[in-house]
Parts: sequence; structure tokens; C-alpha cells
Amino acid sequence: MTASPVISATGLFTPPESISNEELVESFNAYVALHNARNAEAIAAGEVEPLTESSTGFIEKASGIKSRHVMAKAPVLDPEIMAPRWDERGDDELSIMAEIGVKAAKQALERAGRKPEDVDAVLCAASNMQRAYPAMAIEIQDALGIEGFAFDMNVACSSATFGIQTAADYIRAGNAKSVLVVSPEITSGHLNWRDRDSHFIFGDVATAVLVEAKDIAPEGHWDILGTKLKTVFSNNIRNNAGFLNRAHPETRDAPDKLFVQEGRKVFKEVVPMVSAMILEEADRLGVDPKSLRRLWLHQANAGMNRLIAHKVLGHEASEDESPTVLDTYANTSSAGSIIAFHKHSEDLGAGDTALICSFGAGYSVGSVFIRKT
Ligand code: CO8
Repeated sequence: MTASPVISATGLFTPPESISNEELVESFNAYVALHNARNAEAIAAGEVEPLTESSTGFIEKASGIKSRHVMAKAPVLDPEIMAPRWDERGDDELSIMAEIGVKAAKQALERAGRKPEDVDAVLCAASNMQRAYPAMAIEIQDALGIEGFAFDMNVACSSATFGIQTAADYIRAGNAKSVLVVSPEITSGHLNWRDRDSHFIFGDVATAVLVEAKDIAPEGHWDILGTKLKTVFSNNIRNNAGFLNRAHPETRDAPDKLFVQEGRKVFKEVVPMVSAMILEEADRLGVDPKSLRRLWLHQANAGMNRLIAHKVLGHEASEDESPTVLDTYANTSSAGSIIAFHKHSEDLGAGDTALICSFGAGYSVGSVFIRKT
């Protein structure tokens, strides 16, 4: 008999520093003024385009984002820097990405009443890895004192749900009984804080999900009813940073080596793809989508979530049915739907059926239907 996978617990690490839209726009507009003053002659001669100011009104209306947490606030807001800065750590020190992953993972283990020796595997599922190797997951595994195996996986914003299915498949196949899926997202390192179209979108965070076999799971766990993944290639969200950038040093620091997107196209193409997949998967699992007690959707855009939730539930979703965390966290890539689940799930009761769903670059979509026990 195949083992049934469940979610035993989750963990969350939130960086203490946060940037409001007002602070972000003030810094961006200071950069615009500096740039335009420094290039005044070239702008007057028509050789350089002047930059345009950003606005808090646009940001909140277009995205629903009001603030975002970051690992280093001052350098991001400094118009002469506009990037995170911290001291480089030695190879004998815990790396920053592993550090926040470990914090989230420890909370998940604590909430499940697990010791590191109970865990068989660690997946670091995130949209950016700090280095090529050794795998971040192995460093996190080592820092926690877990035996077994660990590896990294990257499916951009869908990394955590793809990680949950991978972990669930290990449980189903009998290759593991307890798997930690850790998603440390330091998106501030790959966000172009000088790009008016996207400077407001992302924030930093780390989440962890403990996926286990039902026979060892703690009381109050969530049965995983079914998982479904889908990918369709698209260039509308792209980041060309990579180890081969050294082969063409003249473009190594060009803006396409950071996050770039066609936000409108993403919005229009991803909304129908996600709602269709959720409805097909609900049908396959014999779940009436209208009966879903809660949707923990990917946190990229409040308007996107409104449309998807409406299509799935058949009516305008309330905040209780489709909770928002992007107002204070912004888009935290793969961690978004997990933050929503972590913060807004304790009130659900035994028998409640609900959905975790993420979507983003790739394109990629991952859905996890769960039921509270
Ligand atoms: N301030 C004022 N005005 C602005 C600003 C600004 N900051 N930015 C743009 N505008 C203006 C534009 O110039 C435009 O003006 P005009 O009409 O005169 O041309 C107008 O506002 C409208 O611009 P847009 O069409 O771009 O605005 P939208 O209404 O489409 O909103 C959004 C933009 C918010 C980006 C929206 O399209 C959106 O949210 N789309 C979905 C995006 C999404 O879901 N992306 C997922 C990507 S994330 C992912 O997969 C993970 C990748 C890895 C992450 C790690 C890296 C950091």
C-alpha cells in the first residue's frame, strides 16, 4: 500500500525591516532627480531619455502592495546604491540564504514536535540560489543536523508547490517519511530597484513546509488530496543572470541580468491558465470547487487573485476565503502562498477542504488540494 502524504506543519521567517511604498517612492524619485540632473545636457540634446517618477497611488492600485520586508533596508533606499549590501561571509560561516531557511525550518519542526533526526530529506525550493554549489539544501540540512539527503530545485514562483509534490512523491513511493521543503527568497538581490515598472514588486522572506507520511503525522495535520503541476514556456518573466554571463562581459551587468517582465501579458495569460488548472484538478479529485473553504493563492497581484478566486468559487471571494498577505509582504516569489497558508489556516476545522496554489515564471503553476484532519 502506498503511504499517504500530509502537511504536518509550516514555518515562517520575516525579516524585521520593512519598506513602505512612501519610503520606496521617495528613494526612487530621488534617484530619478539625480539621474536627470546628471544627464541634463544629454537629455536636452535628445541623446538620453529622462526618467519618470514613480507613484504610491499607482503601486497600490495596480498591485495591492503597500510595503515589503527586506534583508537590508538602508542600501536599497540609498539612491546611489539601490541594491542590498552586507559583508561577504566566509566559507566556514552559515550563508545568509541558508540562515533564513534554517529559521523557518526550525519553526516548522518545532510546530510538528519533530527533531532533526526524524527528517529524511531537505529540498531547498526557491527562485534564486545564492551560489551554484554545494546545494543550499545540503547546507541547511547540515545546519539543522539532519541525516539523509538534500537538493535544490528552482521553478521560480512555483518552487514551493513543486517542492511539496516532489516531497509527497517521496512519501508515496516509500523513499522518505518526513521531508522539509524550505523556500528562502531573498528577491531583493534580483530586483532592479531602478526600474519604475517593477521596483515595487518584491520582498524577502523564508518559509518551510514539513511533508510527512500520515502514519507518523501529528494531530491536526492536513491530508494532501492531490497535487498537480504544469509548465508552459514563456519569455514574459525572465532573468538572464547565470554562470555563462562571463562569456560576454560587456553585457554582464545589463538590466536583463535582473528580473524583467511584461506584467500585463503575464496577468492576461496566467489568470486563465491557473483557473482552468484548478477546476480540472478539482474535478479529477471529486472536489466541488465551490465548496473550497479557503484558497491560499500565489501573492503577486491582488487583482489576479480576485479574478482566479471568482472563477474557482463562482462568486467574489471574501478576504476570509482568499486571504491576502502581499499588502505587507509584496511578492515573495515561491513563499507567497505558503505565508498565506501559515498565517491564515489555524481557524479551519476538521473536514475543511482548501487549496494552496502558486504560479509565475516559466510559466509554471502548482496546486495542492488539502483537507484538515
Ligand atoms: N509609478 C507610476 N506609474 C507607473 C509605474 C510606477 N512605478 N510603473 C508603470 N507605470 C505606468 C506605466 O508607464 C503605464 O503608463 P501608460 O499607460 O501611460 O503607458 C501605466 O502605469 C500602466 O503600466 P502597466 O501596464 O505596466 O501596469 P499594470 O496595470 O499592468 O500593472 C503590474 C503592472 C503590477 C506589474 C501588473 O501587470 C502585474 O502584477 N502583473 C502580473 C505580474 C506577475 O504575476 N508576475 C509574476 C512574476 S514573479 C515570478 O514568477 C518569480 C520570478 C522570480 C522572482 C525573483 C526576482 C526578484
